[in-house]
Amino acid sequence: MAVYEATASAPVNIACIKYWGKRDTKLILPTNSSLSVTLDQDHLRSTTTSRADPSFTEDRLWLNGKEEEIKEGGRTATCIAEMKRLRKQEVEDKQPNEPKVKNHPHHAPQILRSDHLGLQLSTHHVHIASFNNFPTAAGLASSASGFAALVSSLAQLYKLPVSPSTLSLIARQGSGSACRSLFGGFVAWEQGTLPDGSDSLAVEVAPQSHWPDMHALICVVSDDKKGTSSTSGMQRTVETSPLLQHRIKHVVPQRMADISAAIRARDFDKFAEITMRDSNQFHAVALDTEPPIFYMNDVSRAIIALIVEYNRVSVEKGLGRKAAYTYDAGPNAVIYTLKENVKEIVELILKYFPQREGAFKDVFGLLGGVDVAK
Ligand code: 2P0
Repeated sequence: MAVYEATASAPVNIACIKYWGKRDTKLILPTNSSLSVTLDQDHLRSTTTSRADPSFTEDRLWLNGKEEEIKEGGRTATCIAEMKRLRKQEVEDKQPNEPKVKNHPHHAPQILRSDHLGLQLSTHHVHIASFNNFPTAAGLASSASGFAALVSSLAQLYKLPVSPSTLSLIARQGSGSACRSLFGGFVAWEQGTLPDGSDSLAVEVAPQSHWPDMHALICVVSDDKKGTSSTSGMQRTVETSPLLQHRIKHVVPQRMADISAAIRARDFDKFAEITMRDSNQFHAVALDTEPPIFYMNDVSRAIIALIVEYNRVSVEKGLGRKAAYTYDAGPNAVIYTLKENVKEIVELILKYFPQREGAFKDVFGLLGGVDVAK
């Protein structure tokens, strides 16, 4: 008997311009555009297998070996339903003569199925198993790689010839930042303006090959589960922070344009300046939320001080900034730097935080996007 199964994996992405705030919580439409780098590293990935079978009686999901409920109308259910809808549409689109059949009852019968399972496959229930090879909910964006891998595995299962941007529209409804993990390299999530969200999607700014020397170091300060989830934290920010309104209108649009230009020009100094400023402002709007949200801790702030000093010396020598820190909804630092500085920075961090040796991961080569296991 044929088995309908596909596996795909997707890496984590780390934002330089942060997504924080939704204008539509159901469709997951953001209050500002964002931009990230997709990490290409075996250590930070979700790998997901989807299987469709006529004997399955319901859709089911396992995360790291533990079954999770698929809540009706929830994010996972929405992504699965959207992928089934695309499959149905794809099969129907392959039947260009179908309307003729309907309009002309005497017309010869048409072959209505592109493969023997055709529409049927989209009506089967699916079982989905996903594994992360890194701590979940520790500010390392597991939902981003998770939903990107889920949507990619279903696209593969349903043999959908769709672009990563189209898939990003669906991954976005699983978790906003997931839409950016459909591409490797440098990726923008354009916020869009349409109420149905059809223009709120991920686009490639530049592939990894454009700037292969760009590296990211992940300093795992803590892999505890974070205190305030991104989803609830950002909504509280939308409801209470006047600074967020300023950020949305007057800061992010210019930064998106400037950082895209810096990436195209491989201008690390500018890239670093914007990345650090945007991390700072994201944490400022978290602090401006009522009640305030703190994601960084004393170690996070000490790493900032170290990078600031490192850059000061470099700028003084006329070399420009050589490193950029950025922090998400947790205390862990991500440091972007060029390949030539990786060794120096690792040594510096280990000198000042020797107790953290072993908790410090080096993430090489930011290629990535989704690669599909055969
Ligand atoms: C980002 N973060 O741009 C920002 C920076 C955290 C800080 O995207 O509610 O987990 O699932 O859409 O995608 C975290 O938000 O939130 C996030 P939902 P998500 O990477």
